[in-house]
Amino acid sequence: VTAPRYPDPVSSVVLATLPPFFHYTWLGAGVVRLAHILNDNGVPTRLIRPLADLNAVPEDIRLSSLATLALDVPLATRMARLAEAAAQHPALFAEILDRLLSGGEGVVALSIWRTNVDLTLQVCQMIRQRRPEVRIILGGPEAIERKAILHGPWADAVVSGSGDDVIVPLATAMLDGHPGRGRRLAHTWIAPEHLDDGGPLAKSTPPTSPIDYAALLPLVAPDTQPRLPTVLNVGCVFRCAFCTNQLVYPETGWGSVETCAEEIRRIAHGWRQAYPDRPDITVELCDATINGWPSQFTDLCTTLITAGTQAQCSANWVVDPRVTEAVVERAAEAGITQLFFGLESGCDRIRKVMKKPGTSAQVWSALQRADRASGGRVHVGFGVIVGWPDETEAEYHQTVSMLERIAGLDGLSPNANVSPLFTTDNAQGRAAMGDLEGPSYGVLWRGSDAAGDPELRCRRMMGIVEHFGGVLRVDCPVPVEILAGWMLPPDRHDFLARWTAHNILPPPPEPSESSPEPPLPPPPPEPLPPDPPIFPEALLVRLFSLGRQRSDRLLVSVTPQRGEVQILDGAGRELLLLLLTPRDDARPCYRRTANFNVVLPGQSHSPTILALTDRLLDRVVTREAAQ
Ligand code: B12
Ligand code: SF4
Repeated sequence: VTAPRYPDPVSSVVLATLPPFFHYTWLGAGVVRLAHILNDNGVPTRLIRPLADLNAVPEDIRLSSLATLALDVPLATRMARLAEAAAQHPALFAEILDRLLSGGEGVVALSIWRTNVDLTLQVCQMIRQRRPEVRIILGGPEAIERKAILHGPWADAVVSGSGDDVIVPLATAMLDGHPGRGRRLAHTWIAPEHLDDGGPLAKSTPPTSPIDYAALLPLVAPDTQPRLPTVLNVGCVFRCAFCTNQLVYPETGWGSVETCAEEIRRIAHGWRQAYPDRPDITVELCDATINGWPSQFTDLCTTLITAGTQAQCSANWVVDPRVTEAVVERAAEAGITQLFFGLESGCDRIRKVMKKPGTSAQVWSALQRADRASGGRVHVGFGVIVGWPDETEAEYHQTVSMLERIAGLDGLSPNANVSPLFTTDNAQGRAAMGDLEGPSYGVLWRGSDAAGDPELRCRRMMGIVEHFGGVLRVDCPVPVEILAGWMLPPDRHDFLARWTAHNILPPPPEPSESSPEPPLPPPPPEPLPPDPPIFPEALLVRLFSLGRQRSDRLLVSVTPQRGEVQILDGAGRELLLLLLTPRDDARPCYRRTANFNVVLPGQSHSPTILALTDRLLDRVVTREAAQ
């Protein structure tokens, strides 16, 4: 067997954040910063885009990542799912591996988040098989929050803290063939087989210049909404009880306004020069709160305005008395116009327990000032958490009534992100949540207080989605119908499918007045003799019927000759096509039932459609079992 040949390394380290991604700014400020530090300290480093088409991640992987985000799924189960996914989608994993390994670097360093941890560990194992000599370093928010369970054979090192001071000595020790020396570094786990030989460790000096973003522009150029991250301050000055920020970033690291403004300028100007025909790029300021230190925020805006940067920026901010009309006007002039804040609750008692800055009256006044100053230039999104363990129905309604007022602030084009309370043992104010039972991570916890039942919390979330439908844009961290499928008991799933069809499915497009008459259809071809049916029609109708032949919104149509089941909306448009073949456990498919292998042809489908498909197939499985 000839060893595979690799080109001479183009650099020493390859750094990446792997999919799935649920947001743009997929690249992550952490890896951009670490690549800068490595390059500045003489360790040539390549940042990569892990897939040409970031949306090519199949739905089963995306769904399993959402389950990891919202539920307390054991690591072994998650890894088994990803191993199966790797077998089913070899092209996806081959592309990620090729992009990571094609440069021939000796160290692969990966940033892990709750959403990509499972796929990243699977990729690490595949790197081990393909290039066992390559050293693997893991770091990032999830490596900090759940360090112990990530210490395993898939990595040579796991960094459970900031990578700033660690990455240079660690990568250098690995490239020099002495990974064990990393044992002497702070918050760094080294695989047991690597022993410390006591030799010297390289030192890291902080970078002296702003990040060179020109090299990063091509990475995001294929995106429909290109965004690049930068960060002014790492960490957060607040201590909201449900958040894990302080664990991930124990101290606030204050950055330089001049450096940050220069980085924003480089991104915006570099983009306009390199891609003059494309719409503007957005710079994401990845600070927890960009106005945590109010005078520093004023300085940043002033510097951007004075330099005439004209960049389009998004940022998280805190909304309380510090938000004045002058502040909003300056932010708008500086281009920081997409702002997100954590409202969380409209009830002052709950806000106080959560340690949110400001009262609800102060937040409301600040938003009114922002609305007046915005002149339609500033867009504000905000997060809402329903179901704090002892949140009463009346307190929940205080939040709803606050949202009703915010919905009218047209100058801010507001949108909400509503979430049932996610718990984690690592929350910095976990004690304030009281004694809870059930899974300690995610949305399924139980308690004896007013909001202790996941079903009730789910209804509060669905209540907001339904109440504001068509009035205020409301999203959820995991699509509402998927989250509700996990939070409601199984005997409510039929209801959920109907609720979803009614509340979530996109409305049929309005017929355009100017649209030309559709061309006449060609004459029908001579009829061919019908194909023999793959499955008896009666069987398909019995198993796939929706209960009623036609519900308000959905219709199922079967074509037994081709083994096809179509799901149509009320207007007869196809929402989804299922292709059925006789069950064969050796062939890959979307799902298997007792009789069928079910394949979803075509590109990826929306989570809503997939949730409906799963409900339908759950019912088929039950009906098959009953036969
Ligand atoms: C800005 C931000 C975002 C932005 C930009 C994200 C991005 N891709 O950069 C957006 C809005 C898109 C976002 C989305 C999400 N976010 Co967010 N986000 C933040 C925030 C506010 C700042 C993150 C940041 O850039 N910090 C500055 C950079 C420099 O830090 P960093 O990336 O963590 O990197 C440092 C270390 O982690 C480490 N490191 C990082 N990577 C690596 C790799 C190696 C090899 C090494 C050695 C070290 C290392 O070293 C870096 C410093 O040197 C934090 C909370 C906070 N208060 O700071 C939450 C936070 C990171 N987000 C969080 C979450 C949960 C999410 C989402 C999953 C939310 C969701 N419901 O979908 C998504 C997933 C994003 C994705 N990767 O697809 C959690 C992370 C929890 C976890 N265990 O994963 C945090 C901590 C908030 C919280 N407390 O819940 N987020
Ligand atoms: S929720 Fe936001 S403001 Fe509150 S501590 Fe976490 S990062 Fe800071």
